[in-house]
Amino acid sequence: MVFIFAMESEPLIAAFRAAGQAQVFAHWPSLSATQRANLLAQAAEIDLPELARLNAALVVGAGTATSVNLAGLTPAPCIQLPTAGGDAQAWAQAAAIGTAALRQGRVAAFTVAGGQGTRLGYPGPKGTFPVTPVKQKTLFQLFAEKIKAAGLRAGRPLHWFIMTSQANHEETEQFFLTNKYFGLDVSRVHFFRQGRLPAVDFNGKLLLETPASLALSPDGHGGSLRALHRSGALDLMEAEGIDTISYFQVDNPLVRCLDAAFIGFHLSARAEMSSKMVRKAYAEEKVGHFCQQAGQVVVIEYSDMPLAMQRELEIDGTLRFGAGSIAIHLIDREFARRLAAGGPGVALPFHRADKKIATIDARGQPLQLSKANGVKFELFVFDALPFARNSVVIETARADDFSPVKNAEGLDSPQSSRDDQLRQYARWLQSVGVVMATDPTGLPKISIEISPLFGDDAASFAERWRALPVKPAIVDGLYLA
Ligand code: UD2
Repeated sequence: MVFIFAMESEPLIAAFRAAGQAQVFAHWPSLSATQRANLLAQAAEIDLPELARLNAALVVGAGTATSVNLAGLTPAPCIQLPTAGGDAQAWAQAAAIGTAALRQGRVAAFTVAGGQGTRLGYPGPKGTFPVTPVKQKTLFQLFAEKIKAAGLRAGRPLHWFIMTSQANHEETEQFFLTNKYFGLDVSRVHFFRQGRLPAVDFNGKLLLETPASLALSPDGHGGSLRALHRSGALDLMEAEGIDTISYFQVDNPLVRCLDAAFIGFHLSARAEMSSKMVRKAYAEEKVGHFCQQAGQVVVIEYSDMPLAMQRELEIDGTLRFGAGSIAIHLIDREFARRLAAGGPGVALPFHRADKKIATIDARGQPLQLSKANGVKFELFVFDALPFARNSVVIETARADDFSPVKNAEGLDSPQSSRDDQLRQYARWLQSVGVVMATDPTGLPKISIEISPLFGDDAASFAERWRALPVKPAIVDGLYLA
């Protein structure tokens, strides 16, 4: 083995030297055979021509930031909720079409769970974070139960694809194993890793994390398209008759994992990628904006849209760019395949993020960092939208679809998300005539929880509730399962 690596190391090291990246092998003489093998394997993962293009475009070239084209942006057209003036009959029709597609097994759930959860300060995979008010169910358990409920309604178990990262893959799989897949059919839960990209310093030089390893990080949720392809997930979907991928993020306990009306609108429009939007709660809310540009739907991230634009108002006083992206999409399987294959004119753009990147000094000792020391590159899934032959944006009620857990405290925290779950349960109970004391925001005074297997939306909850021969007392700690 060592001999083979020694033979193969030379051309690779020479290629790095020629690319101005000789520092990657600075500690080579002092590395053991295993360490050399590790470093070579990582180096072989690096696409040097791609790195040169990224450096030129985003790090050392003329433009040193992601250049987002803001020319000619107008708000994207959206299908409004019936409660906001939309056509109730069209929604009912869409729900029927989506329900039929679910019954035919054409739709799979897909969670992107490769992020590092840095803001939450939780060390494990984010999906293993407990979120529900009474039972402290984890995000993964909650999604598993929602997907199980959708499968029961569809009359067949549905497939669930989960994208992990190099850092959390094993722990995620182990978590499902330990918890017996939360009652799901094991053959329908599929894990695969997303890809990695190298980090560079502000001169475009690859950073080492240790003398024998590169600083590598996940390639962003946009990497999910290539990972779906590379892992064989798209082929498996094809073999199973799945043509539509229901994409959502791991951080959102309220998400409707498989929403029939959304699926129906997407399929009826023969869209290749569709999205859900909520009205932004306030101008500076940290979500992307659905816009239209040259006839295509695009998402402009909050950090890329000037504040003045985010604050622009319509005549009626509402935000002009008020359609916020909550990262819920439907993706056509063959569209994902086309984008994953890349090729001229169909590649997702890379974004630059300046970060503190764990690295070493010339003596191989860890550097103490007080500020960003380098650049990571990321792909964003919503950058696929302009490549879609057709794209639908539908409105959704925030209270029933979006309350993410991102920060340890305050906005988008475990507490705010738990409160939003409680408000949803209280609304469902009130809708069937139960009297519940709440504060003016709808937050009940007691803690309750409704399992998705009892009901996962107002309608399924009401149906099950009405069928109960004896109604339970509404007391603190009530759990309906
Ligand atoms: C994202 C959107 C934002 C809005 C918001 C809603 C971006 C850039 N912004 O903001 O517009 O829709 O979500 O909550 O996406 N992930 C991976 N691999 C990666 C990186 C992320 O799987 O390499 C997953 C991560 O596990 C999580 C999701 O993608 O489920 C969101 O990632 P984030 O926390 O970086 O996105 P955020 O909150 O900045």
